[in-house]
Amino acid sequence: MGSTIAQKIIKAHLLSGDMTVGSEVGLRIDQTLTQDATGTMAYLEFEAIGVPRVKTEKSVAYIDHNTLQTGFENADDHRFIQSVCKKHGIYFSRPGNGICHQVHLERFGKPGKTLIGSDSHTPTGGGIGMLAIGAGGLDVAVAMGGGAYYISMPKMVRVNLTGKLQPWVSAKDIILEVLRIMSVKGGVGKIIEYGGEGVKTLTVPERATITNMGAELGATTSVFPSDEITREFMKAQGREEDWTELSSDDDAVFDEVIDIDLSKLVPMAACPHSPDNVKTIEEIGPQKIDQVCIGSCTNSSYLDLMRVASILKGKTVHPDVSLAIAPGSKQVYNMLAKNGALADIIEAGARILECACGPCIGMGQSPNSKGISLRTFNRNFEGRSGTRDGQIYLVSPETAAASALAGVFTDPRTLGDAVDIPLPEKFDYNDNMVIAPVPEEEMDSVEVLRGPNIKPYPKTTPLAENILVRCSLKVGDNITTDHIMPAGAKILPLRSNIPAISEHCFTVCDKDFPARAKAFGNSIIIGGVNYGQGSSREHAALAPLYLGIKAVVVKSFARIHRANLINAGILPLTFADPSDYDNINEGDELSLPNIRKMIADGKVQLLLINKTQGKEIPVLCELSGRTKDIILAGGLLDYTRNSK
Ligand code: MIC
Ligand code: SF4
Repeated sequence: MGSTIAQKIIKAHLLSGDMTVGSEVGLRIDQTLTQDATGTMAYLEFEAIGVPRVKTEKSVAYIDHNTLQTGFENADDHRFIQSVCKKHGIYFSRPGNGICHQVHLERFGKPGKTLIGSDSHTPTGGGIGMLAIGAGGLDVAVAMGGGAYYISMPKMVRVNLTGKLQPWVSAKDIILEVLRIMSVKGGVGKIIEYGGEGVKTLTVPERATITNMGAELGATTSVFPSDEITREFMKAQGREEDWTELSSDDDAVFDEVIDIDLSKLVPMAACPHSPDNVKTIEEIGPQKIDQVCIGSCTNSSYLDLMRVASILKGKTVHPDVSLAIAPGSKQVYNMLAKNGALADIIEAGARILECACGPCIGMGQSPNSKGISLRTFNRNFEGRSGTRDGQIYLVSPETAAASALAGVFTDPRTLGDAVDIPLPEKFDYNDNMVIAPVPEEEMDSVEVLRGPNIKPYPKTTPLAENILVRCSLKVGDNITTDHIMPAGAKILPLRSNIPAISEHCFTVCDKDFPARAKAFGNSIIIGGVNYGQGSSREHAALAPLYLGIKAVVVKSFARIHRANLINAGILPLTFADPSDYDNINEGDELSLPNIRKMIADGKVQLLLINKTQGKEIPVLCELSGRTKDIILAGGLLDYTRNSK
C-alpha cells in the first residue's frame, strides 16, 4: 500500500508511536517559528526548560502581531525576544520584515521538512510540501529544545482538483468552497492533501492561501505536492537547492475524497461570523459596504497585491469606503514599490499599512459600528475586528478590490478581461532584516533584556486527589480562542503578563467571568462542540489556569486548544452523552472524586457528580501515556522538568 505525502513525512520523522489513525505519534521537528504575540511566553518557557541552544535545523522568531506599540509593552517584548534569539541560536525577523507565514514560505521553508509554529496558520508551509503544524508555545519551546512534537495520527483526506479557475476566480474561492463543504470542524483529526490535475494550475502563493486557511477547517494541517511549480518558486527565491520533489504514491489510500472542479467555482465570501458561512457574491447581492482590508497571511503575496494594483490602477476608492492594504512581507512591499504598483495603489486612495498582521488581529482599522467590512483574511469571528457589531466578510483580493471601487459587494468577473500576472522569475529577496544568533561560544556575553510587563509562567500544581469545585461558566458551541482570550490593540500588549491578561478572559461572553472565577477559587468550565477553535494562543489555557480552572467539560474540542489545556495541566473532559450538557448549570457544585487515582490507573470513563442537581454524569478523559503523565505532573513544563 502506498503512502500519502503526509504519511511519508511523518514516517521519515517518527520518533515514537505507530502510524495507526488516532494513536499518538512523536515527531522530530526540523524547523520552528514563533510570532511575538505567542513568542514571549514561548521563549520564557524555553528558558525554563533550560536547554542552552536550540536543537532544530532552523528556528525563526518573527515580530508581526504586536507592532502598534501604543505603550512600552510591545517594544519591551520585541527586545526580549531579540535578545533571547541572539543568545540561544534563533534567527530573528525584525518588525517590518513581514508576517511570519509569508516570510517563512518565501525564505526558510523546505519541502519534506517538519515545521511547528506557535500560530495556527503555520500550515501555510504546506503550500511548498512541508508538514507544517500550528501548536501551543510550550510545544514549540520543547521542540526547540530537541523534544518531539506529538499529534494523534490523523486521517488522510484528498481534495481532488480538476479543471482550471475561470478568470477573476481565486485560490481564496477554492478554500472557501472547501470550508463550505467541510465546515469549521470538518477537518478535525485530518490532514488535507491537494492533488489532481488542477494542482498544476496553481502557483505556490495560491497553494499557500489554501493551506493557510485550512486552519479554519480545524485540520491538523494541509499539504500540496512539491513539484516543478514549487521548484520554480524556490528558484525565484534563490533557494533552488532547498527543493525536493514530493508527491503521494498512486496507490496511497485516503479516508475521504472530495472532488472540486475548479472551472465551476465562482467568487465567494464567508459571511459573518464564521469562515464556513459561505455564499457566492452573486447571492449576497450589491449590498453597500463600509470598509475593505487587504492583507494577512492568507492573501498578501506579490501575486495578490499585483492583482489588486491592476484593478485599482487609474481609479479611485469609493467615497464611502475605507480601503486599507498591508503587504505580507518586505519583499512584496519592496517589489511593488520598485515596479510602480505601489504608486497605483496609493493613487487610488488606499491606506497603506506596515507589513504585519494589523487589522486581522484587531490591531487598528476596526470598522465603524455595524460596519460591513470585506477582508481578504481568514477569520471573521464576532468582535475580532475590534468592533463588536462589525460585520466581517472574508473574500478574495479580487473581490475586495472590485468592491472597494464600487462601494458595494462586486463580483470581479464584471470587471472585464483579467490581466495575467506571472510569477516573477526572480523575487527581490534580501534577508537584511533577519538577524542571525551569535555563535555558541559567545552566548554567555549576551544579556537577555526583560521589561517590567514580562511576568513569569503561572503557578501550577500536580493533579489533586479529588476535585470539588463549582461551575464558573457555561458556554455554547464553536467557542473560539478569541472568545476565551480576546486579542486586539488593548489586550495584546498583555500577552507577557498572565495576571493582567486574565482580567479579559471570556469577557466577550460574560464580563463578570474573571471576578467570579477568582471568587470561586477553583472551578470548571462547561462548553459545547468544537470548543477552542481558531488561534493557537496558549493564553486561552494559561489565563483559565491562572483563574483556577481545573477542568473543561465539553461536547468536543479543537485540536490545538485541547493540547494547550493538557500542557497547562487543565483536565480536558468530554461528555460521554452530549445531552448531559443540559444537566449542568453555572454555579452548580461539581465533583470528580478520586480523580488522580482514576487517571493514573488509565481510566477513560470518569464520573462527574453534579451535587447541586443530584446527578451523575459520565465524562471521558482520553489521554495517552504521555499526556496522562503531563496531567498528573500539573502540566508540560513540570513534566519536562521532572523527566530531565
Ligand atoms: C490569530 O490569527 O488568531 C493569531 C493571532 O495569529 C493566533 C496566534 C495568537 O493568538 O497569538 C493564531 O492564529 O494562532
Ligand atoms: Fe497574523 Fe492574521 Fe495570520 Fe494570525 S491570521 S498570523 S493575526 S495575519
